[in-house]
Amino acid sequence: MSASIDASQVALAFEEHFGATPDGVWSAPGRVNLIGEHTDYNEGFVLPFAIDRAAAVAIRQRDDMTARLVSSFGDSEVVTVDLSTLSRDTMSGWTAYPLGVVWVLDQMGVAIGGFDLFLHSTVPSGAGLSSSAAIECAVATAFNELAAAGLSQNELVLVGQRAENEVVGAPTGILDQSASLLASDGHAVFLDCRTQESQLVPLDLAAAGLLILVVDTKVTHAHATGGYAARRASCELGAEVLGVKSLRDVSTADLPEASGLLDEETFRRVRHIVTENQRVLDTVQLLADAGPVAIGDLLTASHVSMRDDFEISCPELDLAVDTALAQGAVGARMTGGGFGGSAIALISVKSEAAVSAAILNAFATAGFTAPDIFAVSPAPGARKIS
Ligand code: GAF
Repeated sequence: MSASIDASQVALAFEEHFGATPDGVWSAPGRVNLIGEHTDYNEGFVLPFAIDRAAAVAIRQRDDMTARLVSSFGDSEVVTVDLSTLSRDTMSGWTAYPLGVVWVLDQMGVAIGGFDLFLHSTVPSGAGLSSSAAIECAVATAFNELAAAGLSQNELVLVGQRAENEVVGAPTGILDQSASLLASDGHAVFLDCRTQESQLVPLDLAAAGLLILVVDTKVTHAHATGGYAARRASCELGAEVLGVKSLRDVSTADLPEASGLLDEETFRRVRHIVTENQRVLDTVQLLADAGPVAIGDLLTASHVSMRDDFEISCPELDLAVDTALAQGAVGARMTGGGFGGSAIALISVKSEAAVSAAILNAFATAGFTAPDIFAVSPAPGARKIS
C-alpha cells in the first residue's frame, strides 16, 4: 500500500484476514506541530496541523466478547483477546493503542462488544509525527459511531489522551489527539489547552510559494520512558515554586522575578514554556496579518529555545535545522516531543530539491543515518472514509 490511504484497499485487506466485509473504515491523520512544544500539559497554546499521512482501521462488530486484531505492519499475526477480561496491564505492542481506547471507553460506560479490526498506517512510527495518536483517534472515532456513544470531538481527544497516559504509560498532553481530531484541510488548529477551545487558522502555504518539509531523522524516541516525563516534572516543579496552577499563568514579564526563585535548570525549562506560549500567540497574529512567510523567525527561535533551554533536541535535529537555514529556509525547528523524531523547515517551493539534497549530504558527512525527507500540507482530520 502507498503513503496515501486507499479505503478500498484497507477494506480488502480486512476481508482477506477475516473473510467478511467490514462495517466501515475510519482514518485519522498524524500531525506536524507548527509551533507550541511541551506547552500542552502546561495548559498553554499549540498550533499543529494534520498531515496527509494517516492511520486507518476497518472494523466489523461481532456478537460475542472476542476482539481479533491484525495490522499491515509487524508480523501480521492475528491477536485474539477476550474483552470480558481486558486489563490495561496485559496490553502490549501496537494492540495497546486500539485496545487502550476500548478500555477507556469501557471505563466511561460505553459498551464495546466484540470486533474484528484491521489496521493500516502510513504515519512513520517513532518519527515524532503522532503515529500512536493517529491510531487512537481512528479507533475512537470508529467506536464512537459504532456504539452510538455521541461523544464530542473534544471528549474523543480526552479518550485518546487517557489511553496514552493510563494504558501506554506516556504522560503526554492533548496536542496530538486534538490535531488529529480537530484538523481541517488547509488549516492549522490553534488550541488553548486549558479550555480546549480551538480555532481553525488558514495555512495556505502554496499561495505564498512555500512548503513545509519534514526531516525524519530516524532517531526514534518513546515518551513512556526518559526525558519527556523529566521535562514535565520540571515544569510542575517550576509552577509549584512560583505558586501558580500551571506555567500558563506565568508571562514573559514575570521571568526576571522567576529567575531569582528557581534553580538555574528549572528556570530555563520554565523560560522555554513561557516564551513558547508567547511565540504561538505571535505566530497566529502574524499568520493573520502577513501570512506564513512572516513566521520564520518565530519557528527558528522556538528551536533555539528547545535546544538550549528545554534541552530536548539532538545533533541530528540541530543539523537538519541548521542546514535548512543555511540553504535559505524561512524558518526551521524540531517538532513534537523531541529527543529524536522530526524537524520541519518552512522553505520556498523552488528550493525543495536543493534543501533536501543539502540535508542528505550533511547527514552523510556527519556519519548519521540517512533521514527521510518529504513535504507535507495541512490535511483533514479524523473521519469515516468508507
Ligand atoms: C508529544 C506529546 F504527545 C504531546 O502531548 C506534546 O507534549 C508534544 O510531545 C510536545 O509538544 O507529542
